[in-house]
Amino acid sequence: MVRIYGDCLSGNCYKLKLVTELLGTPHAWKFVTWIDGGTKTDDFLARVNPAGKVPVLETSKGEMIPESGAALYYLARDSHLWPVGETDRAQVLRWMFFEQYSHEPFIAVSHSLKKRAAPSPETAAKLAELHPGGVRALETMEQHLSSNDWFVAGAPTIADISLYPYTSWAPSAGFDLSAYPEVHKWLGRVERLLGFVSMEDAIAQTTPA
Ligand SMILES: N[C@@H](CCC(=O)N[C@@H](CS)C(=O)NCC(=O)O)C(=O)O
Repeated sequence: MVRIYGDCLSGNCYKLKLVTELLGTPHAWKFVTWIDGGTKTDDFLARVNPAGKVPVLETSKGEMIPESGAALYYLARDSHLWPVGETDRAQVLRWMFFEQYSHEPFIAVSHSLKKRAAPSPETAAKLAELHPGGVRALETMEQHLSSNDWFVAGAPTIADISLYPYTSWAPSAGFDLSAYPEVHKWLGRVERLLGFVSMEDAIAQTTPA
């Protein structure tokens, strides 16, 4: 059985919870959070991920796979969430790299600042600096979704799974999704997938009581 190190307070970890629930993949969840320094212990750095971040997927052979995108690939590689065609696979990677470089650094970071940083002129200035990047990411998604129900190949793939968590947080990160009706409809399509688990339920399932 695979094991996942992480929490579901982070969208990157929630991606892995989502894919395992959508695919019905048996897994063990080892709760580790950066909030209490759990990603920086000597054991975690030496044995799990020298980069000191979650999520990390441990295969049944004990190999560690850090980075949410790499873990999503490993979990979905034999499923309908990883398409067959080479071009479609390249397109899935395209949207997953887009998520990491052009979306997450703006929307997830804004969300984190709004949730955790003390309100101050510096925080407000940082949020203002991040806002145009988030708008650009949402506009890019809106344009693509205006003629596509899903990001790749007309069906859900790990590209959708990778983009879902932080897009669904966009309103609490300061982005008004009413300006992006196609993005809003796509979020609903993801939420209606069989096996979908909400962030709140994922947190309840992965956090020790
Ligand atoms: N690119 C990585 C990002 C992972 C990441 O930034 N994880 C955060 C939680 S969302 C973390 O563990 N941060 C701890 C730290 O930076 O000290 C991925 O997609 O998995």
